[in-house]
Amino acid sequence: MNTSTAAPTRAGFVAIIGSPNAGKSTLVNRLVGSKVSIVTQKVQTTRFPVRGVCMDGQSQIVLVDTPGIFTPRRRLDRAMVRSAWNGAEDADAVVHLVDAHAEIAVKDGTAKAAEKRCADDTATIRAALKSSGRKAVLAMNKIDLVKRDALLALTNDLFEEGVYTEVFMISAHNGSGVDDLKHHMSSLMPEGPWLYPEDQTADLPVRLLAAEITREKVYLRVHEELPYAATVETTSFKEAKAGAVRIEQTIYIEREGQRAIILGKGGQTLKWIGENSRKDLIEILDRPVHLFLHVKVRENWQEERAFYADLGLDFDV
Ligand SMILES: Nc1nc2c(ncn2[C@@H]2O[C@H](COP(=O)(O)OP(=O)(O)OP(=O)(O)O)[C@@H](O)[C@H]2O)c(=O)[nH]1
Ligand SMILES: [Mg+2]
Repeated sequence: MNTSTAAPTRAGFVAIIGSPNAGKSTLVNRLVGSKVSIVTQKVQTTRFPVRGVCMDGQSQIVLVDTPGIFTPRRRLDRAMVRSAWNGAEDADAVVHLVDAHAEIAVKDGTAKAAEKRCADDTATIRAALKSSGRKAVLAMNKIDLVKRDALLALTNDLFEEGVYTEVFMISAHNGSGVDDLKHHMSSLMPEGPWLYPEDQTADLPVRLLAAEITREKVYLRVHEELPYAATVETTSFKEAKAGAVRIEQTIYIEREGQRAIILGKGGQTLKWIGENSRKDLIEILDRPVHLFLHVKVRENWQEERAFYADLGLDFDV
């Protein structure tokens, strides 16, 4: 019997790189079809590479969502930038995701400071790709927010640099163009057995994923007041009655004065964070969740080696 006509299985890694806020985590979640990486309106949300698994026919695409690449200042920034590039180096294919809306605003002269920084980062990434000789797929994101003419002009400019093999126009937000990008990614995957079981979507340890979900809520709620000062750790994850899980987490802040911000008036802010995190966790874990949040001061968490090791980041960069 000849079985050679069956399509071979393929599997590999695709790194998604791009400036902070380009929409990398949104794209990964959309491709995977569930939330594996947290998303906020704040830049530098993703702190360490998060893997999401997406199937396309006989191909398994392991997406590596990387921290936004930017000009590093703090130790945490440097570690994040390094891990983003490592993710790209180890991958079978690289997708450079560009926030088309921000880039066009820069060209028009209507950009805010954050959008200008974002365009600088795009240039840095392009230059780094060029000097490394590494080819990437260009994906123009947020096309739901831009005019077609401006988008085409911008894409032409970027493409001319010669570092991209292909270009896709997408909206990670509403899904437009994302399937075409997915099919292209799957054609780039090497032949071989799948790396994860077919029904697995994430490989983040569940305690870490749970902590990330709460960190997302902290960011969403207090991002103006607490820029990057908070981090979340799951301290206990235990089976409870009736198939439920009991999760205890600590939100670490850097100064006692920040406690009032996290708690909010009459504890309202912390309550909101807890309620919304629990709602997501119930959906993701598909079981009842009892969530207990504590707030503690840990002045120097950004300088603690253990914190980096837990996230797979390199402390000494
Ligand atoms: N309108 C629109 N907004 C989008 C799109 N994709 C992402 N966003 C929004 O852009 C913001 C940033 O999205 P993220 O997915 O967190 O971006 P990121 O690239 O992972 O950011 P970092 O982790 O900080 O590097 C969020 O507010 C998203 O909702 C899109 O296609 N259209
Ligand atoms: Mg992200």
